[in-house]
Amino acid sequence: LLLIPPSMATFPPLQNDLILRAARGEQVERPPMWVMRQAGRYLPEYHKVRAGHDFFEMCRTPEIASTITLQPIERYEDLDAAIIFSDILVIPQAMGMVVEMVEKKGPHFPEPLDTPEDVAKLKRLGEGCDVKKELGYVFEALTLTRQKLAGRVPLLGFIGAPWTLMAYMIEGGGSKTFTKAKSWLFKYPEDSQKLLQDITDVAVEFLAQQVVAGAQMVQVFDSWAGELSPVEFAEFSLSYLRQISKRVPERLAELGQERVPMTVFAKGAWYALEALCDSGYNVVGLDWTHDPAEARKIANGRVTLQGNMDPNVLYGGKAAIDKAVKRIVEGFGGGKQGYIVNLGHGVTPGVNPEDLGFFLRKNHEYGSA
Ligand code: 1CP
Repeated sequence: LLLIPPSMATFPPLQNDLILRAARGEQVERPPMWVMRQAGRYLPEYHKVRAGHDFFEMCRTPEIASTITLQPIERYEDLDAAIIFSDILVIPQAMGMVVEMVEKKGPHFPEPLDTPEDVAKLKRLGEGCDVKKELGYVFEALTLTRQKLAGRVPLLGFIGAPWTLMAYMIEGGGSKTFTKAKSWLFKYPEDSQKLLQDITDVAVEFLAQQVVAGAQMVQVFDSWAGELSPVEFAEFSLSYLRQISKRVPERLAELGQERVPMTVFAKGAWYALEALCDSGYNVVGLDWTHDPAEARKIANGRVTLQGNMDPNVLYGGKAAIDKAVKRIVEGFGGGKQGYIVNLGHGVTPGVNPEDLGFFLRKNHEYGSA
């Protein structure tokens, strides 16, 4: 396949627009489905490609990233969207930080942010951080993947939310307590806001350029939202999530692009569902701590809801999966309006791919009934 510059590519017509219609709140024949981390470590075909490659090298190689993105689409005919193979930590890299992916451990920053003085060393949008240059490989991967998809299903782009990225940049990796990142919020509130704003500026441009390159819907992952109290969430996360939902469509208009549906997934922030339904996103992702019917009552038709089976149900066998899927689809009102099937968080490495296939088939069945 020829690599066409992302901004000049044209794409084959879309044959399955179920997820785009559901995101816009339209009545659909059955709920669309995809799962977070659908391209990843539970798939043997992923490990085949992964062997002999560094994780970020795979992200930076459009041919490999597009191959991995397509793996679940080729395996499961029930999937209604592909999500580009990349990572949320490409933004800190574009801002000048070194991030490594350590086998079996996860991301590692050899030099995390220690004090507010370190923020000044970061490259900011237009001041050392040229998004089209630093993240050009993501745009090329999106364009190539969109061509390889040939209109089968829409292609999703994504970013990490400012708070979640700030947490990684200060902790230097995952954490159980987030003591360092959270202490910044209390010790250096103004510097924290400045850092969050710098990340947001890069995130807005990055997300808009993903759409230019071929993303047909986008998701913002605030994986560590649940670490914050409602007060800190409002101040240090939600305000930036709102900026993103407002500024991305504005930037797309400047770039002469149509807007695309936007999803926010603030894991653990169940207390903020009401506010998230009013934060400018079309879709709100839910983790498994929500009761579907309760969440639907709160959303009250304002947004489409996405989720929310505990990924660990996939370890419970077919009867457990069947029971959970039936209950969840019923909870979301049958799924023909305002609902996108997903898990409450990413599919985990130990899941049997056949059990995920069973989950999708059951959703297809109950969602079509
Ligand atoms: O199908 C897909 O979803 C593929 C693309 C994808 C996405 C959307 C990957 C590939 N990562 C992500 C997002 C991502 N990355 C998030 C947000 C979603 C979530 O909450 O899970 C987060 C928090 C990360 C950071 C990250 N990257 C972690 C988590 C570590 C921690 O602190 O708990 C890990 C383990 C990674 C590596 C990674 N990213 C993606 C894959 C397939 C892998 C595994 C890498 C490997 O092969 O070793």
